[in-house]
Amino acid sequence: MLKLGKIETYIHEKLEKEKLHFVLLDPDDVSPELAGELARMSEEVGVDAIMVGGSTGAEGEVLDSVVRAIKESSNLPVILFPGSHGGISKYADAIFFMSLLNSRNPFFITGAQALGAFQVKRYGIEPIPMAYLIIEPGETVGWVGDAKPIPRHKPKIAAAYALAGQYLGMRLVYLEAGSGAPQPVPPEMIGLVKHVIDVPLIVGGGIRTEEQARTAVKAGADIIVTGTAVEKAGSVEKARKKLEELNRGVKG
Ligand code: 1GP
Repeated sequence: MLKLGKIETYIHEKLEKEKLHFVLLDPDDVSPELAGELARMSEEVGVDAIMVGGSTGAEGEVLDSVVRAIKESSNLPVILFPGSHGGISKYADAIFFMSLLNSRNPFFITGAQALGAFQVKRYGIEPIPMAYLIIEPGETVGWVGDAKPIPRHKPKIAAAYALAGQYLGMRLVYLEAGSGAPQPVPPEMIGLVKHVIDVPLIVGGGIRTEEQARTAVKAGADIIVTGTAVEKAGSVEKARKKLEELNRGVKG
């Protein structure tokens, strides 16, 4: 029997009690100081983990300094959300070891993973295998990841990919509309995917209100990811309000 790592166990134990809210910070968009502040507030508000990553520029020293600032300011787990093998930092607790299953480019399905695997092992970062699916419009990650975005009105395609991911051994499925998407993943799609798979379902991209977070949870999402709404709130006070609002939407 496979023994799950510390962070994956934390996720599963928490999911037995409630739905989870992860906040995504992109080192290309936030300074280490702001990242630390947002992480501290996230912990106070009841967020469950911080994800760190992005499609452009979230690498090297920029990435390391953001991860370190978050670790210094909060006790929340830091999970890497890499755009490629460049998105690895030895200061993180875990990494979503993800495959962009609906990419047209094998680099994003297995190539970057092979290039990063030894580094993950060397640093002792906990890998959590995840099926990553880009839903229309897909935004920057869809373009960079050379995805064939799943049409919003075709939930069955998303469900087929999600189930394939589970059968390939992935222990999480992530439906991604893309950071800053005008609309989140449709509830009908979330519902069908949840109905079909047995592993936890993560949903993100374009969730900026309490109501949108609640709708995604009601439709079947286990973990909600929010990024832009918090990062671009405009001030630290507004970011706190936004975090509280979104967290209410997730936790009820
Ligand atoms: C992007 O799903 C995440 O990868 C979060 O999206 O920035 O739109 O909240 P937002």
